[in-house]
Amino acid sequence: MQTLAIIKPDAIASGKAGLILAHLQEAGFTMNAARLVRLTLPQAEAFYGVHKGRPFFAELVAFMTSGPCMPLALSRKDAVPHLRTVIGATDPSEAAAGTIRKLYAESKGRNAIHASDSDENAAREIAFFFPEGELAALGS
Ligand code: IDP
Ligand code: MG
Repeated sequence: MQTLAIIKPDAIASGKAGLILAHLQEAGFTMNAARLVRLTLPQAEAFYGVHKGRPFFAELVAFMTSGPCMPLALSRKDAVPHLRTVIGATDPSEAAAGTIRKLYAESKGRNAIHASDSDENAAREIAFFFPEGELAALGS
């Protein structure tokens, strides 16, 4: 089972990507694909389309286009729910001790990492960043 994580621009800019990757691997995730990309505004709006109309949407897409981010296709048993547990609550002040957001996030908006919230969205989000051929080339 696979899920999509994105190490967000705040964590790339503050040099935490390596620590977050190590955290994910220690949590049992295998990397199937990784990229370092700077999203355009239309790409960020499309990726977060489900949040269009929410009060934080403009802030979210501005943040996600502010610098490079690192999408990762990750696999392990129960990948989607397990990754949600490992990253912690959206707002780091509410995140459990030892979670990635508790350790590395700055705020509810600048919160270090994205994780898919369902198997259906994981499939959509992985396809968004990793065209079928790239994943197939990695044998996943
Ligand atoms: P999630 O990332 O924990 O799944 P969502 O509710 O899906 O949280 O929101 C997507 C992203 O939008 C969050 O990770 C965060 O970056 C941003 N966001 C959500 N709520 C707020 C808010 O109230 N203020 C600012 N940014 C927010
Ligand atoms: Mg979400």
